[in-house]
Amino acid sequence: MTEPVQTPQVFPTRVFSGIQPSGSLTLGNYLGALKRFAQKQNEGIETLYCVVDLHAITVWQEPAKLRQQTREIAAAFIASGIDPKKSVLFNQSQVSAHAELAWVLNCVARIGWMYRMTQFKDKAGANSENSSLGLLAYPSLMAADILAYKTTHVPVGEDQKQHLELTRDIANKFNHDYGVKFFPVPEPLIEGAATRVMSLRDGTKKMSKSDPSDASRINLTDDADTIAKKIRKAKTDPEPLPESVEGLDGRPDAKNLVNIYAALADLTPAQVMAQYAGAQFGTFKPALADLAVEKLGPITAEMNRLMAEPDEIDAILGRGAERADAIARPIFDDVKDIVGMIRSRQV
Ligand code: AQP
Repeated sequence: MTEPVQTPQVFPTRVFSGIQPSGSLTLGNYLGALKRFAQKQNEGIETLYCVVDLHAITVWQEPAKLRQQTREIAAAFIASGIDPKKSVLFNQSQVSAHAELAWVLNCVARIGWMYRMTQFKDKAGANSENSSLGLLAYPSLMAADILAYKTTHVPVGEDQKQHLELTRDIANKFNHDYGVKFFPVPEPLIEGAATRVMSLRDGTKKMSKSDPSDASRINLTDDADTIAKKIRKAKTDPEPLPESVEGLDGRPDAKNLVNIYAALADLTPAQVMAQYAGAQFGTFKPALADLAVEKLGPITAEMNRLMAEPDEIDAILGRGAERADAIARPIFDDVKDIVGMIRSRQV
């Protein structure tokens, strides 16, 4: 019999994060996630990035569209600077440890924890009894994504903070229930000026790929004219930009555009204010549009080039899945030992 595994309390730094193929990516996904994923990779840390297709089907997805969107997200990762030789880039459903570990963690997590998640409440809406069971269990699968690799750090946008806290609770409860120090308790990395990019139509609402209004977001697939038009029409107030960042308090639409400018230009909001204090939106919006086109144009062009080669994308994802599986499989075998399952053996 194999004894439960005790691992050291200090875990090597490992970054994991994912994006759902539930629609075209937005500027929010780029600034809050993709751009920062590439920065982590370039810091020389071990990085794993995943297109989380199992998450996407918690709400209905057309099968052919899901496959197309999975390739599109993979293309967006690469076009944003993820190098599949440096990072492990793959899609979730090709690595079965995610679903297997999710089941074990479903039995560790409590139903009440799931009902408290604001994303579940938002997505399930008034008729929550009719939402999929997967939508309720979504955070437990997310915990499995992260813990399957003994991830220590998870770069995400602000909206995922609550799910990350739940992952920490699940890791702690697993360790406590089984009397082991097996899973690290992962740290969220929520950094920079664009941890919560807001809708262009309502500065109090998150920019989201599933918002019914296309004018609310900039898609990574938008061309230069569309980007410029959406920024020109973005909701603002009649006041000029203030002298300081504090002057943006109570002006969510203006604050959002300043934060977007800062994140795209790699400046702080204070540096943007120093440049544009007193400027009217008639001056600031065209400058923001030029900057957005300059930064996003090359990404869109590279995505389009890659999307013309779906076999190349599938091959990259296949190689990534093999590498991911090589890390996750022995960890899941240890989980089986800890839980009391008999691990499969070659006969
Ligand atoms: N508006 C945003 N600002 C900053 N970061 C954001 N992220 C999403 N929207 C913003 C970050 O992008 C990563 C991937 O998100 P996801 O696709 O897994 O799901 P999500 O967070 O639910 O994003 P969406 O766009 O709102 O998708 P739908 O509409 O499908 O639910 C995460 O790190 C997220 O924080």
